[in-house]
Amino acid sequence: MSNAGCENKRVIGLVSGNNTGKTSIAECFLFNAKVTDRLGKIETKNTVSDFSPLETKRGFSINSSILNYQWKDHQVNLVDCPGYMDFIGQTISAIKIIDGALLVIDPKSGMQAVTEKIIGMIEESKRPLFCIMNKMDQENVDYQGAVNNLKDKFGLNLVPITLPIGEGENFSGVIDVLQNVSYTYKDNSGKGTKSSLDDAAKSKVEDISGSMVESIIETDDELLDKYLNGEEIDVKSINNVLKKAVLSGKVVPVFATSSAKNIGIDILMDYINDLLPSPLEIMPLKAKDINSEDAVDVEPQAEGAPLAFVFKNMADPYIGKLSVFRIFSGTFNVGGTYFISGSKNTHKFSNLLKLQGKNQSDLSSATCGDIVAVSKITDIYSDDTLSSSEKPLVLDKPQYPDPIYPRAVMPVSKGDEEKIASGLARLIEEDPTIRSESNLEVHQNILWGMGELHLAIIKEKLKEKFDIDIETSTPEVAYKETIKKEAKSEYKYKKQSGGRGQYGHVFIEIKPLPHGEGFKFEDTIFGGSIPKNYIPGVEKGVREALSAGIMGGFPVVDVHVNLYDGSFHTVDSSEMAFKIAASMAFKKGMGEALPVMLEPIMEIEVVVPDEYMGDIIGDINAKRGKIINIGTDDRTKNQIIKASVPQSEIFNYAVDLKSITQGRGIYSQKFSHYDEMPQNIADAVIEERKKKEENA
Ligand SMILES: Nc1nc2c(ncn2[C@@H]2O[C@H](COP(=O)(O)OP(=O)(O)OP(=O)(O)O)[C@@H](O)[C@H]2O)c(=O)[nH]1
Ligand SMILES: [Mg+2]
Repeated sequence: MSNAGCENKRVIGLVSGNNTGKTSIAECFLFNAKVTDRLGKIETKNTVSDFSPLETKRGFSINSSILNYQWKDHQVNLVDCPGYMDFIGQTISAIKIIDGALLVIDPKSGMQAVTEKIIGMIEESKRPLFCIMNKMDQENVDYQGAVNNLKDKFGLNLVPITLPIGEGENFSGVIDVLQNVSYTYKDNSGKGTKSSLDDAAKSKVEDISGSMVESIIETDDELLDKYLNGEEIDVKSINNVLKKAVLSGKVVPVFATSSAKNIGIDILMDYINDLLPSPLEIMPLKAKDINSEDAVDVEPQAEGAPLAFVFKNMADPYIGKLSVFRIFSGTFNVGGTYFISGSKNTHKFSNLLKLQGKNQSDLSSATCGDIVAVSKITDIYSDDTLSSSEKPLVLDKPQYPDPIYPRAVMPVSKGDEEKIASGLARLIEEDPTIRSESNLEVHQNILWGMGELHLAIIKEKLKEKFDIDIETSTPEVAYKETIKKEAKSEYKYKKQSGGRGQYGHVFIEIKPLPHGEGFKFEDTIFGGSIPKNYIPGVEKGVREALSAGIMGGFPVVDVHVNLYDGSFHTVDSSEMAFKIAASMAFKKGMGEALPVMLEPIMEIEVVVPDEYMGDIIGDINAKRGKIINIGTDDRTKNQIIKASVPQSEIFNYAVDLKSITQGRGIYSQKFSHYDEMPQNIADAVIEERKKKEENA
């Protein structure tokens, strides 16, 4: 297959925080391109993009969806990403495979933390960016103000290509500043009527278009020289330079739209065709040859070796597992055999499916710039690279944030444990920001997600897809106990009434060890006061006592036990008798060694706009946290607060942070160390533990 046709393909993604109108814009694209004959609306639940029952029930996107349309002579593949921070994993996967990002902003609502994060990811991935100021039909929208805000905050060279005509209810069209024409819209048909500019519009445009042309010309030295020498610059040269500038990220074109009224979207579709790269124009891909480990630059070519990236897996109720991949180079054919980077297996692909929301259609082959799925290949996972077995390659995997919101999971019906484990395994395949672990310390299964909403959705998905009911609760904290001073202890275990008796007698010395050193056992018996064969019994006895400390029955850590003396009986002594004696001696000794309770401390990093600093620090203090340091993000000027906080206080931090900052804060956490608990809090934990044991 030649490259013919590839230059007219586009692979784009709609990204940003929630509720900005991404799905509504996608529906306008499909409607304008005549894929649908009725404009899909969130409220009427007839969208192609948000198609899962959970999405239509909730009224927002949960999964990224794959759509495509033909606009003029271009074939556009589109990923509509969900906006809530809880689903950020899907945007991260999508950014890996798109050639241009459409960042959708609601100019009336402030910049969401998630949008800031997405802008950072797009800049890092060097994808060309369009900015869409949507919902321009709302009252009191300040288009230029919103553009300036974004410019100031991120230093992006935002260049408005279209300007709004009319405000609020009266938003009726857009001026195309590049072409000096206006488009007005009468109904939701999406077709703008083109007219030349009237005098009022002309004067409005003159100022802006001058500075716009300058911002474009500045990106090209040759053109800039001509301009500075007073030479006439034709529109064609500006357009050529503009495309180059967009591809290199030097210019971010801005568009005014209303997806509710389908205004300005057809012009946006034209510019997607004109200014975003074809799959042949993207930067060479950095791959690694799996056999030689050599770095390889791949220039996309339909006739080249096959190379594709799997960015999504879905459990389809009818067809089973669907693995969705973007082809970067080469051609994939039904019946062809391909190499999978993760499992290192090769598989024959028995189908290739083109996706349009929930609908699939069969293809016989697919090439550069296509997004397709293959069904039922169990060992294809997300972030795998597909290539040929003659030239097996692997592309870098994106980095996902660690999930931050843990919940203990219990089955509603006893015996469902296995069903839950396999259901969760399927959901984890679909979503890299879910983690499940079995915590042996607290004997609970812990499910980690990105926030309350994420966990609620996982619960609903388990019900909807696999008919599994689960209950979730705050996880137990893995408290521990230790000692703070040295103590000596002696215990004689002796039962000698009729028949063979029991005799074990030990002297031990216990000492605190530095945090994290666990347990050390030493035997300094001299002169055989306890025979060697009983010493393992002593160590076992101490270990048993360590498994449940004397304060609240929590494991004891960071102690050194030295067995230094004892006595034995030639007939009655046994390993068992020494085990019991050692266990009792340890418990007795621990009571004298200033025992304390320990709790896990997490290190958190919180990123918030400056205005929330006071509230965040106050909240961290109220949670018994300690600020480690405070810094500023150079680019966004957000504050970065590092603190250590007891784990028991921050199981719900994802929720608390959201309410303190109206969703504008983000955070990550990692385990730091164990620390001594304040007495009053330790007492309350011990009391609760006692009650629980009594009830059990
Ligand atoms: N006024 C106004 N409302 C809009 C416009 N576009 C969408 N909406 C409404 O805004 C809400 C969110 O629209 P969506 O298209 O679901 O937004 P989204 O960005 O896909 O949201 P997430 O999927 O959660 O990220 C819906 O109630 C839409 O009807 C618009 O142009 N103007
Ligand atoms: Mg959406």
